[in-house]
Amino acid sequence: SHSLTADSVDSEFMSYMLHKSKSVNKALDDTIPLCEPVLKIREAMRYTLLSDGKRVRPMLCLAACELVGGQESTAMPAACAIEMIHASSLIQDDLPCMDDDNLRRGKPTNHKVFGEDIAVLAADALIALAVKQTATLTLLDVPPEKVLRAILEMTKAVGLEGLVAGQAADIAGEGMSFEDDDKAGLEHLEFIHLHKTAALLEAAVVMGAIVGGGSDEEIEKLRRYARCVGLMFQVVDDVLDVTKSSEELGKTAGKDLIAGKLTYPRVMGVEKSREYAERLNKEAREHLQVFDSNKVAPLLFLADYIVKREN
Ligand code: GRG
Repeated sequence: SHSLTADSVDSEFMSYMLHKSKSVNKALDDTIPLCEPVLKIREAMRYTLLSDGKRVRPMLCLAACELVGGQESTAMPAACAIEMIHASSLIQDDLPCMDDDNLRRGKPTNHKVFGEDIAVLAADALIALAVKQTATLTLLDVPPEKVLRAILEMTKAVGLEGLVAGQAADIAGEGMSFEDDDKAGLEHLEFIHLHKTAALLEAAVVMGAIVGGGSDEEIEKLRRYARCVGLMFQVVDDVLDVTKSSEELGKTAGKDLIAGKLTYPRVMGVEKSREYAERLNKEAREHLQVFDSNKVAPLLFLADYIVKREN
């Protein structure tokens, strides 16, 4: 279901992405050897980390590094670290005490296969491994102050300024009722998505730019690009959720509208949400204008891919 085959996306870029996601998968595979001790935890970590995702965050990290003149190999540990954080968040999000989901990426969720106890430990260990992985950048001759900055960016995206804050706001908002076109609703929604989704995409891009040796100005431009892309990612996700579930139901209203979950289509309608995503894509591109136009192609394509994706 995660095949990279949107017709609308350039075929040269598709092979670029396939090539990149293969290198990422190879690198991820090497980070957790399947051996004793604690074999079961390793299996559980690998189960989610290596399952079939789009690898959008690692690809953004590698592309940002290369844009500022760094090598792919330098950004790879950071790219893997970001995917570990992502995998950890997916395991936690699916737990019975959170969204209580049985399926993820077309397979049974981590706790369904390994049990809740092992799933929680696997999620914990993935966060620790992500920090360790980023710290190993010092072994690749990345200056310690850059490694420290990268770790700072990543940990910000996990805790009170990132995933945890976003998820907590999401939980807090569950019982709230919002009118259509409600300003408070839109602000609440924006807070959730900036933290639950955009923060990690931003960290991915910024970490790539830092370890690749980007200047402060370059890093900040890329940060702005990433914020737009992160928000856009979620707007598209919400639209897909509604359009997919309405196809499944054969109705005009999707499951989120029925369930009352706060989404962009709910607050602004499907058409306006699509327009908003396009506007964010345009703004994302504008932030890249300072860079060499030949070198920005991968990041422009990635943004297009996110806006046009069908899963
Ligand atoms: C401490 C790491 C940590 C998390 C605790 C559970 C939690 C807080 C946050 C949940 C965050 C979450 C699941 C956000 C949704 C992010 C999102 C858009 C997921 C889908 O991403 P894709 O489409 O998925 O990139 P694939 O499967 O392609 O990787």
